[in-house]
Amino acid sequence: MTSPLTSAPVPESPGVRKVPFVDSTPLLGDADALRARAADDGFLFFKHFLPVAELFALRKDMLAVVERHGWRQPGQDALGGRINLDALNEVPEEKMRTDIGVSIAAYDDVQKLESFHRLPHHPKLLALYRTLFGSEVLVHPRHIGRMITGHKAVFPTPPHQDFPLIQGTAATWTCWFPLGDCPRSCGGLTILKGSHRAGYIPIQPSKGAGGIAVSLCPWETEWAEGDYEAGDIITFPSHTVHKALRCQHKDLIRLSLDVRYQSVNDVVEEKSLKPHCDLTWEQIYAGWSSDALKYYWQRQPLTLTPWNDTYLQPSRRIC
Ligand SMILES: O=C(O)CCC(=O)C(=O)O
Ligand SMILES: [Fe+2]
Repeated sequence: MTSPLTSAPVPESPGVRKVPFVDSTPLLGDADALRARAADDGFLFFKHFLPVAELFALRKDMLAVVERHGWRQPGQDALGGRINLDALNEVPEEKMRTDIGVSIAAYDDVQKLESFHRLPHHPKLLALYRTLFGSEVLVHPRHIGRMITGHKAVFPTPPHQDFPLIQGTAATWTCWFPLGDCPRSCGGLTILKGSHRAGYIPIQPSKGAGGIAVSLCPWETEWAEGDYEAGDIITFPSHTVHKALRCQHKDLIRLSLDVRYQSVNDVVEEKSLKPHCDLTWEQIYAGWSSDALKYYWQRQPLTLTPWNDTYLQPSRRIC
């Protein structure tokens, strides 16, 4: 893979204390130790967790979509993420998925990829969450594939909790991982350490994926961040505050997945079982070679819980 990444400095924000990620790999298999660290920090980071060959296979499939839509620079191998931002900027805002980074049509093409829906079921991921939950795992089929670009209508993901966007149980865990190296200068995910203890935090509307930002109190400054390498994952329950760093490279696309896991014994909101786009599951499944992962959640004993709009209503936070 050609790597045009440099370690361009990421601008400092005032009042931010940066702490490095701690690799939790030595705790794998020890449910009590993993839960204790997650209870302290609000997240777990694992270095080189996913096999790079499988990540790169999906990266290649997603970049092939970018290429078909005419935004990939020529003269790079199948894993190179250099794009033609001027060409992408010709896509008008109303045809964009600004929460994703590319057009609605391109994201639909990614959602149709079998490889995109298969990777979140990797046995290592299932084993991790089985250990954490002490039960069978529901993998939400609503996977999100970020294809973050410098398109003029795309903004870095603001600080938010996933809970108001996903609902169901607050013990839903997000797993975020880049599909390739993602140093801080490429706009990786960063986590507000210990923020899960605050419970639900009031929101304000904001630019960037999700469209909401939490109001932070002056002492909430300890951000865990690091340079991700291919295979690294970070995972956290849905009250943990997180945001993306701003990408410093205008001509690179940042490919990453965010996937959700929960215990089958906890409640789930119905939207989590729907595609993350306007296609139907039938349309998504049309070109797949295997039936094994089609409608798999319908074979699990799930309890649904209703959507609650009040979580998405802006309100003031008293610090
Ligand atoms: O990748 C991003 O910019 C946002 C990801 C995110 O918010 C998540 O994984 O929950
Ligand atoms: Fe999020």
